[in-house]
Amino acid sequence: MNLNAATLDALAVHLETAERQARDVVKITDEHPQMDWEDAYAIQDRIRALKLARGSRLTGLKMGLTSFAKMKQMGVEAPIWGFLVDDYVRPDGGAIEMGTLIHPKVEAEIAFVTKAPLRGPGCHIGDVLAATDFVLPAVEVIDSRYRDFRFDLKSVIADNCSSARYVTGGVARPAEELDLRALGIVIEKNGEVIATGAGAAVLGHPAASVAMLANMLGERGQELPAGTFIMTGGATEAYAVERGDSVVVRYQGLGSVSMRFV
Ligand code: 0L1
Ligand code: MG
Repeated sequence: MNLNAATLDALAVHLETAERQARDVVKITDEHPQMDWEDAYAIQDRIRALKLARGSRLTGLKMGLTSFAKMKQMGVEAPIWGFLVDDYVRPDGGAIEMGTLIHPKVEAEIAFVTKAPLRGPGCHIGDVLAATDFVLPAVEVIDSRYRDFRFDLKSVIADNCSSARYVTGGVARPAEELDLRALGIVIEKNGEVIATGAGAAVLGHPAASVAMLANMLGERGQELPAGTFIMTGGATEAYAVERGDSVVVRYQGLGSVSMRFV
């Protein structure tokens, strides 16, 4: 690690305050170019601690940048992970308040809930499917705290991978009932189809994203406990939304998830 504890603390407060005030900031590596990967996750861990200390409840984990479309859109090259808390949850069909966000974008994701622990290294798709209780559709609303979504990978990890809101809905089903690679996804905004995708866009198979998460956590001596909710990453690019927009995402065999931006 290259940053000292006081700097990590200060950067966590800086980013979490920007999130709560819906105010954008410049990417933190501009001022701290020596920041390394461990520093980035240490800042994210501190943001998680700040939220839990304030009474938030951890609801799951997410993978980000797991599709080539997303990596290309953001000009970065590797998947990353973040945490989810109850403050981010909004109900299916409900309203998302634009006044609490900076420049939100929506992502269509397939989520897993585990029934057995997963621990890397060496975790693979087969392990994930054996440990999966059910899968369900999710829409993530990301909202980078960085001005104009301009960041590098370390800055975005520190910013909890742009996590802001998420909505689950549709139908929860056992993974073995579905062909998760071929599972089609249709994103509609204001009644028009704006994107289509398939499960295979996420690292070839959405379960590969969960395996990668278990392996990355394993490098830190951590595991994915049974009962963990995991969003596997957007199957397409992320799409910007504005006040007044209404979004519906349809998932083959899993129903749909919708929301309004007010
Ligand atoms: O969930 C995600 O894929 C977001 C990762 C962070 C990059 C971004 O803000 O697009
Ligand atoms: Mg996402």
